[in-house]
Amino acid sequence: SWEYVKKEKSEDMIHILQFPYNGEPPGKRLVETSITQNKDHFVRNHGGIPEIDIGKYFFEVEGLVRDPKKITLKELQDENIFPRMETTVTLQCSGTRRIEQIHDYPGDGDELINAPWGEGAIGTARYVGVSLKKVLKYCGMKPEGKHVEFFGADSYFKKGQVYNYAVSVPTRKVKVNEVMLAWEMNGDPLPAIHGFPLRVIVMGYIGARSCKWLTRINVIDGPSMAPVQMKEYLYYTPQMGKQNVTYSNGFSIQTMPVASAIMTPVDKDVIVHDGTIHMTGWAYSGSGWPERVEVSNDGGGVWYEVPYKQLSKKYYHAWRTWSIDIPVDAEGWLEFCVRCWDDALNTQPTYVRSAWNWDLHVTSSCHRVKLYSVN
Ligand code: MTE
Ligand code: MO
Repeated sequence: SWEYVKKEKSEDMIHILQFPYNGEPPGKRLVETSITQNKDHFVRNHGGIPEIDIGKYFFEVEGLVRDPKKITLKELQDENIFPRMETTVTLQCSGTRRIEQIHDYPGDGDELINAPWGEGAIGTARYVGVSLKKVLKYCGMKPEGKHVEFFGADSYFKKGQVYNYAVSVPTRKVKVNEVMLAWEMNGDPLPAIHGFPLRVIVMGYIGARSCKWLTRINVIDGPSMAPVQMKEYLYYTPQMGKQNVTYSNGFSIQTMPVASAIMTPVDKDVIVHDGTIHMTGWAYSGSGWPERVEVSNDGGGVWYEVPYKQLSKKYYHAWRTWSIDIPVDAEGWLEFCVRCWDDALNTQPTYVRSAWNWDLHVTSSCHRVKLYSVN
């Protein structure tokens, strides 16, 4: 996969794992624009990057459908059959900010599978494709269909076994047009590293459900039995650890909660200023809209509301980037933190330990940075 990293990614990408390749962009650049450039979009892979011959490419639709079909990209792009869908969507890996959970309780989590992500395992792009609802209608989905399973062309190793990448989402998510099959990312064909020629985009769900290099769609009567669905991306209680964990004690993580992060300045920076410190960051909610962002200069006592400029509510499944000049009088080490309220008034857990979980997913607690203030 290294040749694709060199060809498709920025030179200063932060390599979280070399193989399977996992990388995130430098935080400062991530929030300079509300649309993430393809070369700066984070990459999360379980295995290698499959090479797909576009001339021979098709995907299958089978399972609980009246007319199982093989569909080529050309057919999918035929606007006489499928209306085109174009929208701006944020994808977030449920491992975003995992490094904070690792710092709290080192040595836990499912071994090396868990990449030590920072705040950059999130990205926003303009996707073009077709709503999966139309494709399933075309194939005559039966009412018994409860989940839609996706298969990628890639396979990966875990504990000495080889698995094909497979995940599923409930059909109700498909019926509200929140699942799309996308072939274009920010005006370009999907880069190989992001799933060329076709991937799934599941709006508001953890990135894991947005299957890349799509080869097969299977309509089934319950969640996928594949290991990515059944044994990964589970949310455990804080009492579960290495000694007592069983997969059935975790529930499947689907919708991403409201979360936010401070991208600049970074933890331990020394800031010389005249009474205000400039901060930038992002805010996102998988189940709603990141309505209000607040930043505190005293660890969470006093909060200042951030004036928004970026992306309108029209892009309901996208994040918002923000910046603020926060007043600061005190000198010395200060703890700054951020929290977001979404439009259902959900907000974030206070501390990392408030929501620590074995396997270290969904670090959505208030993001904190300590800065040395020189006023
Ligand atoms: N699809 C396949 N086929 N194989 C994968 O390893 N990783 C998933 C998802 N889709 C993965 C996949 C995970 S965990 C995430 S977070 C997103 O892809 C990341 O998408 P990106 O690499 O385009 O940013
Ligand atoms: Mo992920």
